[in-house]
Amino acid sequence: KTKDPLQYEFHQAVEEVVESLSDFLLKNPRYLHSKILERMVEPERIIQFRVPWADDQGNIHINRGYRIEMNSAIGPYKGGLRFHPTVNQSILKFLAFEQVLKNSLTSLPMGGGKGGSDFDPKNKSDSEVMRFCQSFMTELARHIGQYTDVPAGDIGVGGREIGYLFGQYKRLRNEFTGVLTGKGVEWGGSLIRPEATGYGTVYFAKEMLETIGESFENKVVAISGSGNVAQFAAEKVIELGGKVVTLSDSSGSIYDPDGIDRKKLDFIMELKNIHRGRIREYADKFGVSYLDKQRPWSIKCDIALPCATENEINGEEAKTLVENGCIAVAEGANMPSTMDAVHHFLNSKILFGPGKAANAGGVAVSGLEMTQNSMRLAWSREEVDNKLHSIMKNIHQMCVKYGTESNGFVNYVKGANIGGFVKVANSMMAQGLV
Ligand code: AKG
Repeated sequence: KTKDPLQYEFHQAVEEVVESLSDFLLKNPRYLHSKILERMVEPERIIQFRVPWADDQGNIHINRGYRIEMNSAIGPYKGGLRFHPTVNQSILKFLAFEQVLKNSLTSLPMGGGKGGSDFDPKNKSDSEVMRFCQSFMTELARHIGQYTDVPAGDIGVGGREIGYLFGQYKRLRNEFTGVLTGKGVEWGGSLIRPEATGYGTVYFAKEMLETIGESFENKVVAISGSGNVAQFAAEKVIELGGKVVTLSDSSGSIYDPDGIDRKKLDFIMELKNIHRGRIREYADKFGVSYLDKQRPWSIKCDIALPCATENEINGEEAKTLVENGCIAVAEGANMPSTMDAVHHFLNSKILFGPGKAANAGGVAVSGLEMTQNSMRLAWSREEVDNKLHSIMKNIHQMCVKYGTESNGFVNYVKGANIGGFVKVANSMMAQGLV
């Protein structure tokens, strides 16, 4: 805090981890003596660079590009790129720090990193986005590689952007390698990668529900967001017999008490992915309520899946959810619950799956994409989905192993933090003073 006093999001992410690791560290003083945690919060490297680009009218814009190479103890840096006006070092350091523990939980050999830019892809033409991506990659290319650092997408970076970034990397390096994940399936991408974060979140929630003899069948589910994660979380919930009643974007939420069925979800996918429209149009089309500038947490639900962005459930909203009978929260986004909200969920003893465990399916399938690229072959949809499912079950088991308290309550926050920490910490100790 004294080194970077204004990095609130980063402090929040670290504080949550320190809080749940403290007992474990006291019982395992070798980690304290080696100052593992102090080393882990200091990025191995931060790259910051200028990204100049010209819009369709020929006006010149300057954005800032970043890559936080946080930890490479168990594999090459791995994690997404975010293009959003709110991007700064604090946000990326929190995401990179979470990513290190999350990637460790997947059991795949991936270190942690995160990057991006304060560029806003909203209302930009395809050619403007392409020129920006080419300029961004012109600098980033010298820092990454299949054995060094393998970026992917995050908010504002989807298939289109990964395509432009990959194309530019290939021109600069004259090599076709798995340097990025989330690629198109025709040019090295993995089946199920687009679905993986959303599906994985629901698989994780399903495991949590089973511990109390529950399932998604006939449950009312509130989901926030309407991007890739939210869409595929909704798809899987519908498949498992749940009723999805909300979705949202940065302008507001829709509430459909009858439930979003397959056909309505197809409308949302087309609206968001092809027309890049607003969720409000769903309310107009199907004649349901639109909660202007509101998040969906006032709506009564059994299960909540925050799939939008960080700090989108505050303490008050957590209270409302629990009072309304919510029994489980699984985070599809990274750190969507504030510290107050996390404390409220844990104190209320409801099932609470933190992002680094619940949304690890996305990066897990990225890891599987890297494996397929290295082997120069492609697995079937079913094969990847089965692997994803078993990885999510494994992560759940790890949380139960490290997070079960003396009264039997599973503290998934503690479980995920300790489970993710141990492998990275042991690897750092084995590799000397790194
Ligand atoms: C995340 O898990 O938040 C990511 O950014 C994953 C990106 C990846 O697939 O590497």
